[in-house]
Amino acid sequence: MTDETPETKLTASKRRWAEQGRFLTGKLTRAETDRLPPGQHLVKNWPVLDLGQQPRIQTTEWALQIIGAVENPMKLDWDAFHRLPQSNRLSDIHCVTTWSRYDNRWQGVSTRDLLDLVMPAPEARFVMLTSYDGYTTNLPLDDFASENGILATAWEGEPLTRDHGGPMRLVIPHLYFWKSAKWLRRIEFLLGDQAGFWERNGYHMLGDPWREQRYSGD
Ligand SMILES: Nc1nc2c(c(=O)[nH]1)N[C@H]1C(S)=C(S)[C@@H](COP(=O)(O)O)O[C@H]1N2
Ligand SMILES: [Mo]
Repeated sequence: MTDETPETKLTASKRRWAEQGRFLTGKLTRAETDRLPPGQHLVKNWPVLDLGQQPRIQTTEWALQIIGAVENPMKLDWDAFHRLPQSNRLSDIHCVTTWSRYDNRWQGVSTRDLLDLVMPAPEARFVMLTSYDGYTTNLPLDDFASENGILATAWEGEPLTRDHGGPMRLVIPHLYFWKSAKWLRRIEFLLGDQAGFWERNGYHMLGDPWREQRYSGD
């Protein structure tokens, strides 16, 4: 603004909006654009996505196996899993198919509490997740160990439904949702990275929505 231009009410509010970063996209405030990763849109419902086989696992048959580069490999049944410290997490979902869903309340065992129990070997750098439907996905140990990571048995105070991965699924909210294995049955600790199901089929090895790492090469 030059010295001659009087600051009208309109220019004053425009300047204030610019400072606040409002109306950058014409629709969303700055806070919202910061929260929604590039190329994503918000949904209120919760879509179901998987390979089409939704395994039916009774909690009496369910177990989580921990193998590979860990000091304490183990197999936890449903009761043993529930004797671990239980935590809550509130997080957003970002699916690579471009939908995002805000404010999902999860309950279960935090990945950090699980790591405290099993103690990954100092040279472990990656995890491979295997599910009851045969699905696999890989991610770096540091991402698995993120503060918001949770092995979830409940969503919004209700047991996790079978279509969303019940009785237990992983949730790693800062990566695209294909890394969040539903019907999780095995966590293997690895020294080097290996590709899981979608990663072998062209998806990114890390999958950071903020860097739009959808496909390998992004
Ligand atoms: N076991 C298993 N986990 C899976 C999948 C799958 O096919 N099998 N699909 C992944 C994909 S691509 C997405 S987007 C999310 C979808 O989870 P939702 O159905 O609860 O939305 O689960 C992920 N975890
Ligand atoms: Mo997905």
